[in-house]
This record gives sequence, C-alpha cells and structure tokens, in this order.
Amino acid sequence: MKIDLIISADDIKKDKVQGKAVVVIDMLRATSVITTAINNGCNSVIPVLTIEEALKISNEDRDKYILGGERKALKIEGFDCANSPLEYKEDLVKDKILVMTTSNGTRAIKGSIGAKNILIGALINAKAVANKLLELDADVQIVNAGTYGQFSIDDFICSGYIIDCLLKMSTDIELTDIAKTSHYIYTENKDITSFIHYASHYKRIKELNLEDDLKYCCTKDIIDVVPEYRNGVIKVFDEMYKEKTVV
Ligand code: 3SL
Ligand code: MG
Repeated sequence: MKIDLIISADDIKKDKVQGKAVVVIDMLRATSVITTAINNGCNSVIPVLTIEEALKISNEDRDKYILGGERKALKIEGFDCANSPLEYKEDLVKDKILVMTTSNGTRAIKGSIGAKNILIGALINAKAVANKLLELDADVQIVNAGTYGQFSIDDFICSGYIIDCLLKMSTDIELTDIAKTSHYIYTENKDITSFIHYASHYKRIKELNLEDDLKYCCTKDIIDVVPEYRNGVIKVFDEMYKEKTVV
C-alpha cells in the first residue's frame, strides 16, 4: 500500500485522488464535527460549499435538517450550530441530517470526488481509519484540508498519527517523502495537544475561547466509526458499496 499526502484543499489534483482511498482530515474542526455527529446518531451529513446551498436544502424541511458550520470559525447567521464538535450532542443530532458548510473541510471533501473511497478522518477516530484503510487495501491519498489554502500543522500531525497506526498494523506500506515527514513530525511530538500550539489556526481557536474544542479534537481514538462520503452524503455505509467509485 502506497501512502501520499496533499497539504491543503487548494492543492488537490484530480489525478492524485482518482481511484485511491482518500482520507480527508480537518481535525480543527470539520472532520471532528462530522465524526462526532455520526457517532452520536446523526443520520447523515451533507457537505456543501456555500451558505446559500445549505439554506436551500434545509428550507425544504426544517425538522429534518440541522444547519451547521462556520465562516472565520464563527457560527453562520440563521444556522443551528457553529463548528464545535461539542455542540453535536445526541439529543440534537439523533436521526437528523446535518447540512454543513465550512471554510476548508467541506471543500476538501468535495474536492476529493473521483476517489474510490472518501473517508472522514480526525485524531478522535484515527485508529479506526487506519483499520478501515487496511481493509480497503488500496493506495491511500491523505488530503489535509489545511487552512485557507495553506499548509496546516494540525492536519499534518494528525496524518502522521494515522500513518503511525498503519505502520504498526502492516509491513506492506510505502510512504512518499511528504508522508514520511508527517510521520516523523508525529513520532517526535506524540503529545499533539502541546505541539498544536505552533499551528496558526490554534491562535484563532484560542482567541475565541474554544480551548475545550482543542482538547477534544486532540484526543486520540475515542470514536470507532469511520464516516464516508459517497454520492453527496456522508454516513457509515454498508460494505456492499465498497467497490463503487465516488461521484
Ligand atoms: O475550515 C474548516 O472546515 C473549519 O473546520 C475551520 S474552523 O476550525 O471551524 O475554524
Ligand atoms: Mg482546519
């Protein structure tokens, strides 16, 4: 299994994701939100690029949908929730469909269309993602959402941890130089909560007094589910869908 890494949503190239098992990572905070919501019984997540698209879908039936996401890390006017995973508790999300738009994470998911699989990864479900990748047994493209088109330390070190889990599970793994670098950064900085202080996005989250989000998003392996994006929707799919190409 070959593993490569793309550093931001703006750097995704079609031929790099085509036919691969992609893992989209936006640990601060979109993929942590999606994983948490699905784990708490949310029926599914529809990622969209614009606020207008999100409102259009949710206006079809306000009881069926929850609107979530952010712009500049803040709640969007008229939305139910912002982009804090701690908001997406069972009593709010159970059996609802979350329509979500964020600055980087949802762009990275949509940008990965054409991959064989698009898994949603974060630190909170890292080990489960590694297990799922082994099961899929395809070459892997890790897609870091990054921050506004820039490289982001948080997504990079999270990728390094997922690679570390894979290396512990299999000997048949070949890393590109950038994948090796992300693994090296992780092995030298296993205390992710401390290392993430260097990330520029950390400052923004701290400014907004969202330390609880940071603590939660930096916790490894507390969730076993691996949400997957297929045909416009993120959920945990049956195995029968495994071989289909994402459209
Ligand atoms: O960019 C995104 O998708 C968000 O996760 C960013 S934020 O952490 O909500 O600011
Ligand atoms: Mg991010």
